[in-house]
Amino acid sequence: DKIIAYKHKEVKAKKATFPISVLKQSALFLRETKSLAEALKTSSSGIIAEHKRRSPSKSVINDKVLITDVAQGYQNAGVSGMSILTDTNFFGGSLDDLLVARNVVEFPLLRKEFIVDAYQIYEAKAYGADAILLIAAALTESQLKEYSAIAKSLSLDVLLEVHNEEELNKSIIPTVDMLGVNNRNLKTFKVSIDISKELSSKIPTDFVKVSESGISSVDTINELKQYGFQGFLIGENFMKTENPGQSALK
Ligand code: IGP
Repeated sequence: DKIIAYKHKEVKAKKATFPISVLKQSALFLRETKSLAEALKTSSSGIIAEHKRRSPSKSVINDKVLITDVAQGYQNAGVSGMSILTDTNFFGGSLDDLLVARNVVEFPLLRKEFIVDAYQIYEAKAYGADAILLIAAALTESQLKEYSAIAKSLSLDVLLEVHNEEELNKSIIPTVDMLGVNNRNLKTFKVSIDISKELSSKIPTDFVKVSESGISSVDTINELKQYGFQGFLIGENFMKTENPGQSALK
């Protein structure tokens, strides 16, 4: 909630300097995107590897590796796509991370951000993203509908994150491509893969199912595949090592 309040302020300031009309003029805004959902459906790996320097739950994870090395390393490892935290205050990332990664890799990039305003969706496209994250806990059902429709109109895929059945119930929206189950409780930071297992059968089959957070072994991935998951969002397990790309190979 602290994060959300901060985001509203951040967006307000940016809108004044770089209105949507300006974002729309960037070369990246006009490019063709690559579908992350398609990549998950068609690739064997299904891994979305994340770039995350720090987090509220763990403080510093890795502030030494270069974003270019991480992005190229992940791509060379053959993962399906990459998630890039663009929040600065709580996760140490930035939109420049997204932009720089876009310049060195071709695979689908997800803008990992607390989206509270449609402005951030236009911004995601202008900085090179192929997909955005929406968080059910932070948005109303009508916002989820509105924002996912805007994303689709810009050819961006939508990963909608839920943590319980109540959030899932307001998230069955046709303009959403992927439903992500966050195994981490954002209030207590407690992580349990059981959350994914419990919610899996309640997710309609027209969505690509993604399991997020706390995944650190191939065994866990194989287990989650049995529950119908095709996407696996992995951050810390790769980022805590000296060479995240190399770690994603294993
Ligand atoms: C990655 P982990 O435990 O592998 O580092 O988790 C990702 O799921 C996590 O960073 C995340 C996140 C979020 C971060 C999931 N949902 C929302 C910020 C905001």
